[in-house]
Amino acid sequence: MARTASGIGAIAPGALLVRGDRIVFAGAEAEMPAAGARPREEIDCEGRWITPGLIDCHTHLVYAGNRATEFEMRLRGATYQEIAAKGGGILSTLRSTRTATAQQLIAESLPRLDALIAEGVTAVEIKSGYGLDLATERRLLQTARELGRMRNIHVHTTFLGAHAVPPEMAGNADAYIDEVVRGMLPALASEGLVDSVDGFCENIAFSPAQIARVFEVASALRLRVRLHADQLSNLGGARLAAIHAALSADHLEHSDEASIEALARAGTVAVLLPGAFYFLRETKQPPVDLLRKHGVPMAVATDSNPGTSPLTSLLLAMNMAATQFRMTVEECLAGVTREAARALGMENDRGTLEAGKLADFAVWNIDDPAELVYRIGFNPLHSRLWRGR
Ligand code: DI6
Ligand code: FE
Repeated sequence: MARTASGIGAIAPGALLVRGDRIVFAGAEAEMPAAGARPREEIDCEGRWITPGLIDCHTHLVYAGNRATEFEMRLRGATYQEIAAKGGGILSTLRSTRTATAQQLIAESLPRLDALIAEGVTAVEIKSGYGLDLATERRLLQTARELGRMRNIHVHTTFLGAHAVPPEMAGNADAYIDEVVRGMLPALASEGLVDSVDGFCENIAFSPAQIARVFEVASALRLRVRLHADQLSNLGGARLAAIHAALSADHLEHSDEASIEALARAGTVAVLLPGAFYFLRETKQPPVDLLRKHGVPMAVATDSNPGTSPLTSLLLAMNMAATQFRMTVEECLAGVTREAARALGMENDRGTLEAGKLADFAVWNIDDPAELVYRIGFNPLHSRLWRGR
């Protein structure tokens, strides 16, 4: 196997020793500890490549309906912002989601989750944000947790109450933020439904001042934050994320160098979302060179959502990150493993193959890791282990 000395730390021939749900040894086959009990079960991967289980660290996977007709409108020339301003966009998904039962939400979302799982994904972040009232946001987060119980996958839930202003409060964004910070967020957090808190900082959504109010309450509740920042314009979203020591700042197409330096100082992960860039036919590239220059860790995710990224393939997101954003193979691989784990605050348990971490692996029918990035629409997964199972 090639590239034993590459940046991804490949080891060939390698061996992994698992006890319960944890890795106890990861390294060269020749250095496998001989002491102790012989393994109860030995699996010969026949020279296949093993990577950490993939992690999709930014999705809006749970919603009802779809926006194919809005896609057609955009093909005829309407812009995403124009459709949103006319009550379409996020609000059209909100209408179908509010009327969906928990069972319908599961029935529609499970195939999306299964598509990710089929590609070796072992942990996924799922945001709320298509309910925008307490009862529906709760149902979305409960559905996300339920999906995690139904499949062998770890689900990280994110409360995205500050996604859009709901129709019943149109023109009254500040009053809606009052509801988010006084009602929804404290209630859902106390019910144990929230692992982190997100917002959409954009002209068509919320201002930095409004997002800051959400982040202050999140911090008071000891919840980490993340932000949809600088996707369509530069409102200073990345800078705001850095001030609040966000786990991640996501999109970043319009971020300037000062914001990126702030992200570096804060240890915030940049999550790049090439599916949305592709689907909206954006031309403003995220500043990958600046992120590299300042040492900001870069993750790659699907942003799976009905409006801007109806994508349920993390492998395709890797290919898009390389093709569109000129990310290297090593960066794409780290972006869906090590850095994605960091973006979810789970780097102690996941994201690399190391003793002490959870035994989440993907086994691939490939000759070189570059194949995971290079192919388009082909899935070379051989098998997948989640917590040693
Ligand atoms: N993530 C989002 O939350 C928005 N864009 C993005 O990349 C809007 C999603 C939507 O239109 O439903
Ligand atoms: Fe998103």
